[in-house]
Amino acid sequence: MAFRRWIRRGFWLGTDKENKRTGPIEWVAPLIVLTAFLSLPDVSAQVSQGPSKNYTEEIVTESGDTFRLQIVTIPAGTFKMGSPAGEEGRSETEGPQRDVTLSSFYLSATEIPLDLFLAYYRETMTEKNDYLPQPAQSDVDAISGPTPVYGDLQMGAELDTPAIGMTWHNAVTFCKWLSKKTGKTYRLPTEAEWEYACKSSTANRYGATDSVDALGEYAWYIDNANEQTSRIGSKKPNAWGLFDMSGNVAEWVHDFYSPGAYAEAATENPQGPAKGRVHVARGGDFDGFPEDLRCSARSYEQPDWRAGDPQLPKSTWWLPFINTIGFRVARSADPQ
Ligand SMILES: [Ca+2]
Repeated sequence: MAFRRWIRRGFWLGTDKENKRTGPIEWVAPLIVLTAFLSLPDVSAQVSQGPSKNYTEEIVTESGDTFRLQIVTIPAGTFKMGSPAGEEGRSETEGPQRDVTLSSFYLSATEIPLDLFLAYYRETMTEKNDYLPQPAQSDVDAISGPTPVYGDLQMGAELDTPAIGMTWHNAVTFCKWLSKKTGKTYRLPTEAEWEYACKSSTANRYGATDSVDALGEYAWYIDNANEQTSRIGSKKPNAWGLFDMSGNVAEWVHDFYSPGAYAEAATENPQGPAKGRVHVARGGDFDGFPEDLRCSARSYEQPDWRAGDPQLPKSTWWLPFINTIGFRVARSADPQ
């Protein structure tokens, strides 16, 4: 624990403060949501299109187990990405704050749970070491999944807590597996989509609330988490029905990290830099301080995240002992 804390305080934070159907639902739901947005006291986003339909994704494993994942429709709209100059705990990399416009998309209401990730691991794991040539696959559609994990994948956590310790590559491969299982194209949210969903049409630092005193109602973090992950969805959701956007585990997003990304990025559906060395992780984790849990706070993979992996070269799939990183899944709402 102390080792991880040392990593976080010394490096992580120190280097970067820095289903279609027709019917009334299609027009009633947007009206209800738009009304809800207009009634919010502190609206900073311009929402041009309300959510149309939330749904439950069912995933049936090869062994016959069924998992359910709640999916929320996120409305198209324009919001202020980044933090204002005076925000406490802000990094320069969170600016310049700018208007960003996003198309509607879907986002899982929760972080991906450990039991679902274990099901993916069991179905796709490859009994080879990373550095050995992989055999040609007879099934071209097969997902070539993770190599065996070093150590304990669960790290002592319960099955209803978030999946942990995977590399960005592993999270992306999970999305491919989920897509194949469901026939829908799932992916990681972009950094802009993640922040937009966290802010949920508010100007609150933590999205769900602007109050540090109320943060514990919505988030697992250093003051209440007892240095471990907690059951997903066990705190209150934000205004858009999303749980644990702040805290519990930090969440991989699609984008490569660049400290100056905002000055150069597109303002409509930005995808982040075309190239990069590491990826962005958002929302802070159970070991984070309130400033780390702000919707605008940016963090990214540190070399030390792989320090617990004794293999050379390091695994492309696992971050052994790093139980502070997980992810949730997104899906484009427009015709695919
Ligand atoms: Ca989280």
